[in-house]
Amino acid sequence: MSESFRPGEIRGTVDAALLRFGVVVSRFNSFITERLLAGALDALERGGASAQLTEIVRVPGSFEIPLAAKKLALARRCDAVIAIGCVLRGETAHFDYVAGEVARGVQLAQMDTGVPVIFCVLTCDTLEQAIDRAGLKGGNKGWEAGQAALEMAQLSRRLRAPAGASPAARPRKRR
Ligand code: INI
Repeated sequence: MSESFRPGEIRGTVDAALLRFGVVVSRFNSFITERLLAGALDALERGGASAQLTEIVRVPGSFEIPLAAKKLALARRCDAVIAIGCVLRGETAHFDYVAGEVARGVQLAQMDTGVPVIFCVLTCDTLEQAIDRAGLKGGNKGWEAGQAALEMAQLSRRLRAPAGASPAARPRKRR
């Protein structure tokens, strides 16, 4: 490839001005999910999101997350939705059903609506693993989800714009 061949690139930034966010949070294992929520809100705030344009929706458990996320997205109230839950493995097969369905449902919600739904559902074998990922050794997955939401909300707006309006379509300055 020659140096002069430079295709346009469309990227999302992490600047949230005027973007609307929805956060769906499961109450099950709230000791973990509240910490993930705090991490997500911190990332949104640092990215410049407005509290007035951010909505939190609480649901009983992770199994209920996809429907709430889809309804938020369908109502066109958000540029991105963050789905927060925590599924811990027990002694029965329940974990597999809940973990599998929430992952599938979240993916369906974003594919059906075209609104990014960020997957922040921990699926852990132990409470210790979950704690590590909710603000300890493994960082805070909620914060990472907030960053992903900022980027995907921006990117989605750019990808919706007509080609001529896209920054990628603008001619580059010659050096
Ligand atoms: N919901 C969770 O979010 N995490 C779990 O670990 C969990 N377990 O283990 O049962 C859980 N169950 C509740 C489920 O999400 C639904 O709320 C419930 O089945 C009602 O539909």
